[in-house]
Amino acid sequence: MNESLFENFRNVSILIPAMDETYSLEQTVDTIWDTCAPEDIAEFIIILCDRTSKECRETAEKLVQKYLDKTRIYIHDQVKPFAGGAVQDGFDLAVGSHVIMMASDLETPPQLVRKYIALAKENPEKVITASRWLKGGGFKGYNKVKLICNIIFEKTIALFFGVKLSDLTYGYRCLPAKLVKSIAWEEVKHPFFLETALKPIRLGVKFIEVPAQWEARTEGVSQNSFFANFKYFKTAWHVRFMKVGEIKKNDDEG
Ligand SMILES: Nc1nc2c(ncn2[C@@H]2O[C@H](COP(=O)(O)OP(=O)(O)OP(=O)(O)O)[C@@H](O)[C@H]2O)c(=O)[nH]1
Ligand SMILES: [Mg+2]
Repeated sequence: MNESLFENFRNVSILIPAMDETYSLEQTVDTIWDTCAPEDIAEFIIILCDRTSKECRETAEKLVQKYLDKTRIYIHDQVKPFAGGAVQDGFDLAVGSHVIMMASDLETPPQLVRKYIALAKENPEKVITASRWLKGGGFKGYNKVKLICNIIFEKTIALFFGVKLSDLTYGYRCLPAKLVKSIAWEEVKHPFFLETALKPIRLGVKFIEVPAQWEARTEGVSQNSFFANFKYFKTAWHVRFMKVGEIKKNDDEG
């Protein structure tokens, strides 16, 4: 892979968007801190917006106080809109050599972060990504109709892009920070999670999939509507046929 798109592993910036999570957000940060080496964590950036609930914001503030003297941790009030915009803001702010994008609703099991870090140390040029379809992974409490749509979607898009990856829509990944900072991201809503797989694929970046057990959130609500899932096809089509030269930002854009 192009040297300008990655550096050796130094540490990882953990990007955690949150809307209405309380104990799930807390458990996310606590689990990562308890299972990872402090020197591997560059920072926790908790990304909130003006629709974030009061209880969620209070939880985030409590976490900042709890970890302030242990690690770099802060709340960022997002500038770009929606779930994708929140993560894009995190990409811009990240100071680590790598970033981990995940959720705060425990649908992205935080105990996997340790494994992501170990793999990123050995493969700093690759994207490490979770798959619910690999042996050892799975779904618990996932809507049946969504599950069938998901497998059809995953297989179609993988074929379309000529890759063997099994879970392109699951937005739980560790990526080189230089890579994410150099890409011109376009989606601000949930299709952004797919975009974070497809644009690196088109740039020739290799992926490592790790099995993950997805378990439905026990508090708060998803910000994604079922019908919005069909927009993923539009994103896939667009990214598949765009010129490789248009995937990266122009140098003068930063
Ligand atoms: N800051 C911020 N966080 C968001 C926004 N939308 C969603 N999130 C958070 O991002 C994470 C993922 O969002 P969800 O709506 O659960 O999406 P999902 O689980 O990927 O999607 P589904 O499986 O389709 O429900 C959650 O922790 C949300 O709280 C947003 O606009 N701003
Ligand atoms: Mg979710």
